[in-house]
Amino acid sequence: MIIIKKSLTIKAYLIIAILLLSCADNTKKETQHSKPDQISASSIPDFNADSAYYFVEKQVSFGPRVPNTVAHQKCADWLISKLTDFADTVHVQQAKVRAYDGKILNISNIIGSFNPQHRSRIILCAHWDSRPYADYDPNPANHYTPIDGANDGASGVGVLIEIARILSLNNAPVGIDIILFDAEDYGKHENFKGQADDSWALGSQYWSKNPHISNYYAKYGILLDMVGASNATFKIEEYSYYFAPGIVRKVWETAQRIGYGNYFSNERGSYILDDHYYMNTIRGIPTINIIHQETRHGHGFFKQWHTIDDNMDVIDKETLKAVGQTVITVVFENK
Ligand code: AHN
Ligand code: ZN
Repeated sequence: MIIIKKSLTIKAYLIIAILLLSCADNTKKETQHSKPDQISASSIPDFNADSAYYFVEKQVSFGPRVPNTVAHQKCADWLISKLTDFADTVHVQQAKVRAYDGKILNISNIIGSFNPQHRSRIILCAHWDSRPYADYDPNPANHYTPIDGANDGASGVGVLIEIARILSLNNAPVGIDIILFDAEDYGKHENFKGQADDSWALGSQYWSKNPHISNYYAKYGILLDMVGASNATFKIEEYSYYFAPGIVRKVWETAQRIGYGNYFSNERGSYILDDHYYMNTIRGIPTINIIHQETRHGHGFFKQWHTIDDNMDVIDKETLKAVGQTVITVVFENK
């Protein structure tokens, strides 16, 4: 495990900047006669979708982020450098895990912590790897081609890197751990698939058994998966509602209140085996999954899921904004 802590000089510089900003902010509050204890809408930071889009594009630019490849390592280095810029502490959890096909994968779960001393914590997470095969591509010739995973992988991480940038400029009222899980998408190839199995979410399974801090706990977690396609529909995912109904309600109500009810539908979706399943069942942290579900496609996800067309053309800034602004609002209201 590698742990990177912010140097004192950078920290001191940040504290001075924050003090100056909060002074300016206080004067504004006085002239507006707002109650000091109440969180006004203006105290919720603005999520920048252009910035998030750029972070998605950057990940995709390395090529498919398949474990044991150069592109995967280069992307890891970039993610670590961004979280080192923005977070108070960065943990890089390196491990070897065995894939369903017997391959040993060198994986890295990358964790950026904000307010690391705070006892009350929230996890925001996504997977950063991309699938080694387009086994749902309409063309069978592509069924062993690795994918860009612009939506399936990079979108959630792009939103989280933008949230990290926001958290570096605005102190949240709670501790936050941004966890980027590896090897979520190395699950069984469609040709070998039978019943539900543990071949997916290898990074989060490892972390749930070996958290970056012993006895680590958080009051809840929010997983983002496929959060970038146009007109995405985030139906209520069933494991989320089973393990963390209160968090589902809070997040969906927040989205609807701030104007994103067209994305956050109250329709019930299906049970999806994803990183949050292991965070709930192994680690015992109530965690929800914001995931694009569409029943009209046989597989139940967005049209280009696990095809070579899951590229930047799929990504829509408005969807990134709907998800990012909702999560930022939930975090800063901290109800
Ligand atoms: C299964 O298909 C078993 N789980 C979907 C989880 C997933 C794949 N998320 C992204 N890619
Ligand atoms: Zn996938």
